[in-house]
Amino acid sequence: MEKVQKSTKAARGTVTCDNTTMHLLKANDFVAESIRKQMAEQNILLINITSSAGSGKTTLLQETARRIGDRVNMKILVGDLETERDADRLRDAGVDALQIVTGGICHLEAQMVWQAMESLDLEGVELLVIENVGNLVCPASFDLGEDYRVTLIATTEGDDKPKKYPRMFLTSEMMLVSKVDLLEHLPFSVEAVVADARDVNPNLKVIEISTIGNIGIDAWCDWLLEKVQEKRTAKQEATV
Ligand SMILES: Nc1nc2c(ncn2[C@@H]2O[C@H](COP(=O)(O)OP(=O)(O)OP(=O)(O)O)[C@@H](O)[C@H]2O)c(=O)[nH]1
Ligand SMILES: [Mg+2]
Repeated sequence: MEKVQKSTKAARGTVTCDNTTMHLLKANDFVAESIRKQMAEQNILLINITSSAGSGKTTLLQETARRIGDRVNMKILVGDLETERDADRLRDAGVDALQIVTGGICHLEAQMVWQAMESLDLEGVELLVIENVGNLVCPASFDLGEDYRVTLIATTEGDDKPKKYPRMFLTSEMMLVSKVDLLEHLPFSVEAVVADARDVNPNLKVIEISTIGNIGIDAWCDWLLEKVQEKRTAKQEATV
């Protein structure tokens, strides 16, 4: 059997690996397109929230549900390797949430979302949020059919992440710099992280947030409401 070349390029003592998962991603993208089509037919805004583990995704979604839950019909799908904990937290915040337990897989795939959608009543739903598995690497490669990908980068993670994990920032529309209440205690430059992220993706929108400190949450909710409104308008226009 021909030996497979695993690496092609050496740069400063490191190796770069070939992408050996291309066929898997093609299958994923096929299902993602089906999700996108169904969401478009039902005028549902689909948001994919990604970040490293513990950057504050669930905390933000709990607060989001408390703030806009009475104005927007929203549901949440949340992925984790084990446990129902995040879904429990979200349900405590008053939002209908369904946990996808991946059983060790480090990201959500479109097929998992598609299956979970069968257990969700999407009638009348305007906003479906997916909280992805906490991981800045693998979820970047899996399109879930979302309208927007939103990535949190917490001040506790260090400001070098956009250049180290560029694909996530390249494929996102929005970066939320989270836990800014801790800035005074940490060697973290918001200016540097934004500059690096925009170097990777010049179109990236940025909001600085602290869910615990109530910073930027209004701006985040306003952005979400604006996107929901766009879907409502599209729905009205389609029925005229
Ligand atoms: N200081 C501070 N801590 C926060 C903030 N938001 C969340 N946290 C804390 O960060 C920790 C992780 O928050 P989660 O919301 O569970 O993070 P997550 O991204 O959902 O975590 P995974 O689902 O495990 O990836 C918890 O202890 C939160 O209380 C914030 O704005 N400021
Ligand atoms: Mg979480």
